[in-house]
Amino acid sequence: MSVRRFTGAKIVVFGGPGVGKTAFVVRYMTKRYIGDYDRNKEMLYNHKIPSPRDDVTLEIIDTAANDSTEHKENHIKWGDGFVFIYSITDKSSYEYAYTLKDMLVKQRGQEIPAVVIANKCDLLSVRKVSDSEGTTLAEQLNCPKFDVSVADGYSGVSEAMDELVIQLKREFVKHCSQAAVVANDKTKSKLFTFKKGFKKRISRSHSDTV
Ligand SMILES: Nc1nc2c(ncn2[C@@H]2O[C@H](COP(=O)(O)OP(=O)(O)OP(=O)(O)O)[C@@H](O)[C@H]2O)c(=O)[nH]1
Ligand SMILES: [Mg+2]
Repeated sequence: MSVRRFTGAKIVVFGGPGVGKTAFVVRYMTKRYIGDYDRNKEMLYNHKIPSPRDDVTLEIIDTAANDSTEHKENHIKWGDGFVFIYSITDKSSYEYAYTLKDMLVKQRGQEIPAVVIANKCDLLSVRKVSDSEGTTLAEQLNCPKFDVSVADGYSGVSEAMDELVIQLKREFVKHCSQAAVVANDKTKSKLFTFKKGFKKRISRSHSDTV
């Protein structure tokens, strides 16, 4: 029997304008922070995580905040896992993330792999979004929240992405075992039909001989 392995997943990075989506993705993939990126440009990246068994390839979409609703819905359909970023210095970016969370939950439910990123934590003196507001967003997505400063370091970014990959693996295993149960049920039902047919044939041939 062939064993299915987790070899990759699709990740969508959602967030309002200027919250640090591109900085986050670039930091995760290269460990570097450049500070100035093409604004409002959607990009698809492939990122390979080496592993002793099978390499895992993540496809990551860095979205543009001004996408149409239809485009966002397509991203929600496409993704296996989601990163919701807002900036703690920008209340409207929190509201933007909250609206996207509602869209995700409506389309895909609450049990989707996700993480919430409260970015720009190096700018605490100009905080506009409270810690508890961020926690509420994460609770509604049933996922953890990470307070990070993409500008200041790599560790918070990698911790958040590692957590998302763990959730994605868990989801993959869940799907595999559900598929195995369905396959097992189908085999059982085929066997049952076969046994029924076999019994009928035996009783028919028995009555033929009487
Ligand atoms: N102080 C601070 N600035 C940050 C941080 N992360 C990103 N920035 C800055 O915020 C600005 C926007 O960052 P981007 O990564 O381009 O944001 P974005 O969400 O991709 O923006 P759009 O693509 O235009 O929606 C840039 O000037 C970054 O340098 C952070 O953690 N702290
Ligand atoms: Mg960007």
